[in-house]
Amino acid sequence: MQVVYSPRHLAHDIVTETYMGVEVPANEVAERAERIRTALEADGGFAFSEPTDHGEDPITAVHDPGLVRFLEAAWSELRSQNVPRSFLSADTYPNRSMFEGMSDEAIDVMVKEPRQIGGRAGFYGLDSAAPLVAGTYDAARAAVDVALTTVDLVLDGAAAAYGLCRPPGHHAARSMYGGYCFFNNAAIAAQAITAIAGEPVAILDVDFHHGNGSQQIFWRRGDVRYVSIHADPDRQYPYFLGRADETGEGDGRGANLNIPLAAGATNAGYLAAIDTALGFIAEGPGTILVVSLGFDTYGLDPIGDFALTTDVYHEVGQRVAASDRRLVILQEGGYHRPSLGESARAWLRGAEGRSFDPLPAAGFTGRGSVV
Ligand code: SP5
Ligand code: ZN
Repeated sequence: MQVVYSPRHLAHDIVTETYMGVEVPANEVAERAERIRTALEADGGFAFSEPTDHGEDPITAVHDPGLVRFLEAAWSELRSQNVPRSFLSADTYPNRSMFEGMSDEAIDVMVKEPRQIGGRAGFYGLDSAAPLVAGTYDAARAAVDVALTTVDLVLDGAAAAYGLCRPPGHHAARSMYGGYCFFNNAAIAAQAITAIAGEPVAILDVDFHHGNGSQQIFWRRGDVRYVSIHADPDRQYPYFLGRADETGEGDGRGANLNIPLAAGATNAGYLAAIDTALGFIAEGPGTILVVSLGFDTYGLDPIGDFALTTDVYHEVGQRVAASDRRLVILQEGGYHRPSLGESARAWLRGAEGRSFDPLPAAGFTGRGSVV
């Protein structure tokens, strides 16, 4: 399988994040992508290439230009405003209750992007746990180019291709970043497919978290189906979207499917959800499927609470490939660094119909039994 990778992700050099007001070791670190790259290189069955520059237009086809300008300038603003921080995190968010009783029209006039960088980050940010550093914008632009180059490979005839995107994307909405995501790589890819191929497309999101950004971007679109299997937002990020009764509006009515799962989800329970998701995709038109691929569903993931093992990723890859659509597979989350390479290798080999021989390394075999 062809893999698109760029070392430009290394510029998004994240060491710490904030969790509930306290600085903690970061989860979304450069080592993640390097682990996956190294494992796929060692496998020998993957052909690597670098992304090509696709410019800004495919980004603003999905995102507010104001978000792009904010992300581009945020680091230099932090510095020129003399805020002595090692990463940017917001000061104040426009919580919707601040405007209770005020009309949408009045709010549109009143709520403006402020000048102070902590306020600007609140205007465009979802949460305080998505650190932005000097190299973030360049890395996020490279991740978009990785996604769009992966689309090119599939439009040129590949049955499947994998984009090793970092930073990830599925929490980024049209006008908002967050959840370690800056530009929504999968949404930009899906939009590009509808524009270039002129056909409807579906997104299958198997990251542990609900892809609130992808759902928001295509909420009213009938030509982009979105289906996500994730932790119930009652207990997990992003908390305020991802419930089963969110099905889309307008032209998008019925084109959004959320499958929230309970803590401790097993391989068997997860595979049943995959079959439901693939059934939903099969009901819609299109020949290409974008996969938002996360491995934070793994049993040992530090921020997840499912109980999946590496061998289920091979099976999931096989079942997704059996959908008979060409696959644009884009990396999202997954934070248990020692297992990431094996999980990716298992999934992608499954998607190509190749067998998976696990390395004799330590791994997770079920909650309570680590060998
Ligand atoms: C792309 C992606 O996977 N983004 C995930 C963003 C999650 N942000 C919230 C992280 C909360 C960490 N909670 C730690 C709980 C430890 N028990
Ligand atoms: Zn995630």
